[in-house]
Amino acid sequence: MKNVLFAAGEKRWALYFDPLTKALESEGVAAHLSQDIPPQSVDYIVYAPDSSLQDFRPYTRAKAVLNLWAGVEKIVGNETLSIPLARMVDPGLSKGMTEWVVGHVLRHHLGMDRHIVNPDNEWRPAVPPLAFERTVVIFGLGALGTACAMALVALGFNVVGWSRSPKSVEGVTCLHGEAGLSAALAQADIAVMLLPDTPATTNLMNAETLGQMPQGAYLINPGRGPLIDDDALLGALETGQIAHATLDVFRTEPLPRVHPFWDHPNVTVTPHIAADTRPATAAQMVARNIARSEAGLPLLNLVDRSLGY
Ligand code: NDP
Ligand code: OXD
Repeated sequence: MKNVLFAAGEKRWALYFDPLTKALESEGVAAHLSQDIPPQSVDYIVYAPDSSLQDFRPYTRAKAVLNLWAGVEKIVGNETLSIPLARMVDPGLSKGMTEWVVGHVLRHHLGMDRHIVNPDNEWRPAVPPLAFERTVVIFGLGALGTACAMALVALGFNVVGWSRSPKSVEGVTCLHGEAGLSAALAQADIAVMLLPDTPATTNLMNAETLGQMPQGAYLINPGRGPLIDDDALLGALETGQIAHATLDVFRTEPLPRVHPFWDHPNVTVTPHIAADTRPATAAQMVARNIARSEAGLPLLNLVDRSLGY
């Protein structure tokens, strides 16, 4: 019997208990799943970064931490954690992110605001370009960036992806590393940020890089707040270098009520809802990883602590 500690909060416990119990059963793992297990008896920890568990040292027998979030920036630097950490890759999360990104890309591509907000009853015909005439650059070609890129390719957009290491995604022009960054920025009529928050990605969008994007570009950030230098973005919005920013994530969440993004006419704020893990599918991913670990196989979606994601 494996003791699986659920350290992810009361609200999630209610959502995850049934799906996780079923998923563990169907993976053939005999498990005792609970929110309350003596630390020295715990075999696996299902985790959310807002959990009260922050000191992993007493969990001497634990074999892995299975994060329910895709982003691991709140746990990856925890020095008390010395066992493997897996991040969440969940088909439900990927679908949610794809729908959110496609929706916001289409909003800007089609210029929907012009017709939705038209207080003067002005007849203003403006025909948008076709998708193949618009380049969308996805910064981050991981589980989520790739799913979004493929959906945008299917709609006919010219899609460019940028990652740390070389990638190959059908229909997508793949660029990588420092050498590929300027070319990616220069083409980004619409930029979608799906990078993790690491020391290497902090302020990737700053005055200089925003200035390398086409005049009047759109910026969509469902990745993490620190990817963007807020002041530089406000400056770029002021000059029209960036026409509009749609932001789901922020350095401080909830976004403080006094933050200038709230009232800016060319900023859309959404409250970190771009995508969420879906218990039915996320539970299967967690159970599969526990089963793999028990079978002596490497964990899927293992975090590289030295890279921070
Ligand atoms: P992955 O780890 O699968 O992908 C990350 C991508 O970023 C990879 O392509 C990686 O490159 C690239 N990358 C990392 N560091 C660099 C760098 N220094 N330079 C260039 N590229 C880099 O993550 P996911 O796709 O699963 O998730 C992405 C992020 O989305 C999460 O970290 C999280 O912050 C955010 N998120 C937001 C949600 C929301 O609701 N707003 C919901 C879920 C996630 P390589 O392929 O070479 O490794
Ligand atoms: C995540 C998120 O990282 O919801 O999963 O942002």
